[in-house]
Amino acid sequence: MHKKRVFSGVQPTGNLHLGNYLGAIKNFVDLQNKFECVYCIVDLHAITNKQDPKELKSNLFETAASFVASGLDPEKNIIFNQASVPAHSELAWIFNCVARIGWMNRMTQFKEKAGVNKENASVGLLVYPNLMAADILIYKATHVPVGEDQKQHLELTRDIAKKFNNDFKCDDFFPIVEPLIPKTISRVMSLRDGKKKMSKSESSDQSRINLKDNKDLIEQKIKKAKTDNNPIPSEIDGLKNRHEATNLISIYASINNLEVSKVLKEFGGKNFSTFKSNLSESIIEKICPIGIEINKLLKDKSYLNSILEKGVKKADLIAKNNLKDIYEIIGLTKFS
Ligand code: AQP
Repeated sequence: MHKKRVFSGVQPTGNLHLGNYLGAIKNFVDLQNKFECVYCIVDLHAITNKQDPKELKSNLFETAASFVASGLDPEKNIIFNQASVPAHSELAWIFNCVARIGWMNRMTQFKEKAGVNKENASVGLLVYPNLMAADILIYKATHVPVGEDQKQHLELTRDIAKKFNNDFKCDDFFPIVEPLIPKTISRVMSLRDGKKKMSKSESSDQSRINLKDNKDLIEQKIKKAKTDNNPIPSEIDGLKNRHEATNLISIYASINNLEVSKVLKEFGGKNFSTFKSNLSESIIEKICPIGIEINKLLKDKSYLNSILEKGVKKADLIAKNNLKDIYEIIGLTKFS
């Protein structure tokens, strides 16, 4: 039996958005009172795509501030950055030797992010899931809160843990992790295209609500958000093949902690303009205080530094101890 421990990560690749919040961070906050939680800013994942060094540095603080402003208590949780704990990369190399090439080739995120010119994608982007498995398993985490887009990577993490335990005959050494994916909205979609996920790297800022957007910007983005010409249905069946409508209704449900069916009972038969003003109000109420707090925290770099330094110390201690056991199991010798 493994001690219950939560691990999750967010890339410092820009301003966090409503998808990151509803898909992951809201869940992080709920879990902090139930489990020991390790929340990592995964900067080594970020460099699988080209990053501006100056922006990468400032995005680290931006992400740390977003965690705290969203309600993560730095005293309760381990908050740190991946590049400061070398055991992540060391275990990732070991997992490069455990995972099979065929497993990597099946990963849909690689196919999406590499685009048409796959030969030109970084090797890091291809083996990204092995580093993600290392992030989780170096802490022997048992539960991982993520958006639905990360489900396939977590299945791979389970496969790697099983193969390692089996290959090295160390039954149950690595836990078989459980994904914790939000039920109401597992994937927040773009406001401009209900078939594409809301994303930091999407070029149009109109496609997402950023945690730092102000009231006017949120109102304007929701007003312009794509919908269809039909009224809101009263039953879930009426949302079939209506991607944009489903997305907006689900965002409203998730942000207000309601079931989608309850939202449809309230708004069924009404048009989207009435619904959109309610949706804006709910988003503004939840997101604007977070944005204000992020800006406040960003002015206090020494506080953010102290959170990260403390987090690194705690994370490094757990990771180093586990890595020692892993080297022993494999038969690797580390002189110090
Ligand atoms: N649209 C989304 N809906 C639900 N959950 C989402 N997540 C991201 N986008 C959505 C969840 O947020 C956590 C952190 O994600 P990430 O920043 O590490 O990487 P990502 O999934 O690649 O997010 P982005 O915004 O699309 O970043 P870029 O554009 O830089 O690649 C994860 O738990 C993820 O599931």
